[in-house]
Parts: sequence; structure tokens; C-alpha cells
Amino acid sequence: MYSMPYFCKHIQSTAYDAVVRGSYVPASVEETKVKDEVKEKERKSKASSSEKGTNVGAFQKLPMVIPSVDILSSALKKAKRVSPTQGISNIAKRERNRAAKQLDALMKELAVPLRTYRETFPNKRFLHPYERSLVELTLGEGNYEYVLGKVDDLRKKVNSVGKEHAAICAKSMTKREAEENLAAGVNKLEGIFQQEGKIVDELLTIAKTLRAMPVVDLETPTLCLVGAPNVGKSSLVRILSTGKPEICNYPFTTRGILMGHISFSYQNFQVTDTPGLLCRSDEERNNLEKLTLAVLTHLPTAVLYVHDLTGECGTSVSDQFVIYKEIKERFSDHLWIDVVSKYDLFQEKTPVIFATEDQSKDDDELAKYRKEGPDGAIRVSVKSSLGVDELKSRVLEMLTSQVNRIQVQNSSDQEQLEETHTSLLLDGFVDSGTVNLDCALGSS
Ligand SMILES: Nc1nc2c(ncn2[C@@H]2O[C@H](COP(=O)(O)OP(=O)(O)O)[C@@H](O)[C@H]2O)c(=O)[nH]1
Ligand SMILES: [Mg+2]
Repeated sequence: MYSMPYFCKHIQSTAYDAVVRGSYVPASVEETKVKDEVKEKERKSKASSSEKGTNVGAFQKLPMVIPSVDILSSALKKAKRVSPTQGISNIAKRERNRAAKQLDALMKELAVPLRTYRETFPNKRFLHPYERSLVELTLGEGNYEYVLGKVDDLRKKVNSVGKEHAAICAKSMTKREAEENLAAGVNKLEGIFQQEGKIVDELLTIAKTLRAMPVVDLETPTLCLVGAPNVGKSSLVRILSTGKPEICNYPFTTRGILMGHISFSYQNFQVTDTPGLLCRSDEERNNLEKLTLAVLTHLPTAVLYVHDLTGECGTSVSDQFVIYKEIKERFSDHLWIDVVSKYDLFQEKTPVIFATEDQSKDDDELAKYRKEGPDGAIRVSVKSSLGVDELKSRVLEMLTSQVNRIQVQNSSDQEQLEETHTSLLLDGFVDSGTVNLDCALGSS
């Protein structure tokens, strides 16, 4: 279920697009200025609701991209079938008419899909910040825009070369010359497309990759497990999930990430694993860690932070303490529960704990953390089920608070949207849910 803000925004922007396309008039300087102002207001409104997180799901709406060889072969076939305008009895005139029309058709058949991609692939700026991070993590910084830009360059090239050769065809003096000019034009366009069409195939790969990304639902409260690698996060996701958690594969992760669901009194929650965080600076973090930070930064998540004080997870307790303090400070506004995991190992006589580190340099804070974790942490063992019931009830309590948070956030989004709408209305750009561009352009 989408929230009201989502629907309102969607309806508005669709209507806007339709009006823009429907009421195109060659613009005077003044008109262009007004039009730009409208666009800027729309862009700001879009960008601000984007920041607010009301519109994930862009990847699922990406258009199907046709492989470049298929675009080319279908365009060649369609262009060949174009006949000259009826009623031209002069052979030379008829043939040059045919040649120009066929070349024009070929150019359009090649350029139209490319234009569709330019128009339907979302501008990265307008993506939900979480999806924007995924685009960067998956495709590399700047690559998405680069490929889209190159596809558009190809469209421009096809258009200009097509027009140039169609004009040459239209000037042919004889049937033979028309045929030769047509063949030369077709060859040229075919050559360009064969050489540079690979960029369309790159776009196809991009669309496939992004479409395969796990879908997040911003309306469902989500519990996000965070901690160093091997501290027991996935094991906790399994015991907290009702039903079997799915494995989500983000394209840049080597391991799948568990995504489970918790149901309680008709309310559904999501619980998700994140790849572990290591003790290092942001610049040194790998994509798996960046994904964790993107989830925490951009999705309305409640945190279940897992601490393994046994010393057997591979990250020392003191390093875990450093990571914890940094993350806790960075995401202090999140609802939060701390868990000390693998507590069965603490009950054994000689746990692996404390064996690996020199504790003589511990300050009081670290010494305390080493023994019991952060204040209020729940001790849990997946092996012996110790603390599991307490954990479940605390998690449900927290997720119920998260429901309220999301509702408050949604109503503030709604208010903001209404404010933007009212401001556009007062400026005369909006009329009962649609942007009135005619009015804005003064051309009604
Ligand atoms: N003794 C013990 N081992 C555990 C417990 N929870 C997890 N483990 C083990 O710790 C290792 C890492 O667990 P996993 O859930 O994959 O950690 P993640 O990398 O944080 O997701 C696995 O070998 C688990 O079997 C626990 O409560 N007790
Ligand atoms: Mg795991």
C-alpha cells in the first residue's frame, strides 16, 4: 500500500508531463523564463519529497531495453518497407522520394527507442536517496549518468547523420543516384549503430541489474541488524522471523542478505541482516559496509545492534567498541536495542573470551563494555534460547513505536506536499491537482 503523499505526487507529476507535452508552443524568451521557473519549482518539490523518502520503487519501473542488434535489424526491415508517396509518376522523383523517406524512417526507428530511454530512465537526482546509493554502489560513481549520456549522444548522432543523408537523397537527380545515396546513408547509419550501439547493451545490463535489486517497502517498519561480521546477526534474523527468511542478493555482495518478516497482531514488520561493519574509516569501507550505512542513513529503520564479546567472531572487542560508538553517535536518532550475542559461551568455564587481547590499557568504559556490553543490552543465545523471549518482546515494542514514527513522518510529508501545492496554486501554476502550464505560460 502506498501512502497518500505517494499518490498525490504521482498524480501531479503525471498530469504535469501530459500538459507539458500537450501544450507545447515555441517559447519566447519570457515564456521560457516562466516555464523554467515552473520546472524549477517542480524539481525542488520532487527533490524534497525524494529526500523525505516517499518514492522508492524506481528500479521496478525501468523500461525494457531492446538489444542494439534487435533495434538495428527491426529498423532496417521497417525502413525497407516504406514506399514512396503515391502519385509521383516521374521515376527519378519517385525514387529520390522513396530514398529520402526510407532513410528518414531508418533514422526514426533507430532514434525513437533511444529517446524513450532518455525520457524514462529516471534522473539520478530524483531517485530516492537509498536507490541513489545503490546505483552508485552497484554501477560505480557516475557510470549510470555516463551511459545514459552516451545513449543520448548516439541518438543525436543518428538524427544528424540521418537528416544529412536524407537531404542528400532528396537532391538525387536520377533513379540510380537515389539508390546509391540511399545505400550510402543506410551504410553510414548501420555502421554507426554497429559500432556505438554497444552502449545500449550496457544500458540493458544496467536496467537488468537495477531491476533485480531487492524491493524495500518504506511503509513497513524495518528492524535492521547491525554489528561486525560473524557476531550472530543472521542467526538472530532467523529466530526473529516468522516463516523462512528470503535471501536477497544485492549485485555487489558476494553473500546473500537475509530479509525476514515478523507478524504480530495483524501488523507486518521486516527484519533485515546487513553485511558486517569493520573498524575503519568511511573511505576504506567496501561496498558491503557502504550498503549497511546506506540502509541506516536512508531507510526508516530501527536498529538491533549485535555485540559479540566472546572474542570468537574475528573482530576484537575493543574494535567492536570503536565501531559501536561511531555508529551509535551517527545514528543517534534511530530506535535502538543492543544485544550481547552467543551468551551460552559466557556460561562455559573457559570461554574464548578475553584470551585474545591485552586488557591492561582498557579505560573504565571499555572494561565495562568488555564484561557486559552497552548499558541495557539484552544477553541472548541462539544456541540455548537464553534471552530470546525477552528479545522478541522488546523488538515488538520497538517496532510498534516505529509504526508511530512512520505515521508522524508521513503526515509531515503530507503537510509539506500540501504547502508546496498551495504555493504553486497561489502562483497560478496548479489547478485542483494538475499543473496548469497554459496559465503559467499565459497562453490559455
Ligand atoms: N555458540 C553460539 N554460536 C553462535 C550463536 N549465534 C551464532 N553463532 C555462530 O556464530 C557464527 C556466525 O553467525 P552468523 O549468524 O552467521 O553471524 P553474522 O555474520 O553476524 O550474520 C556461526 O558459526 C554461528 O553458528 C550463539 O548464540 N551461540
Ligand atoms: Mg550474516
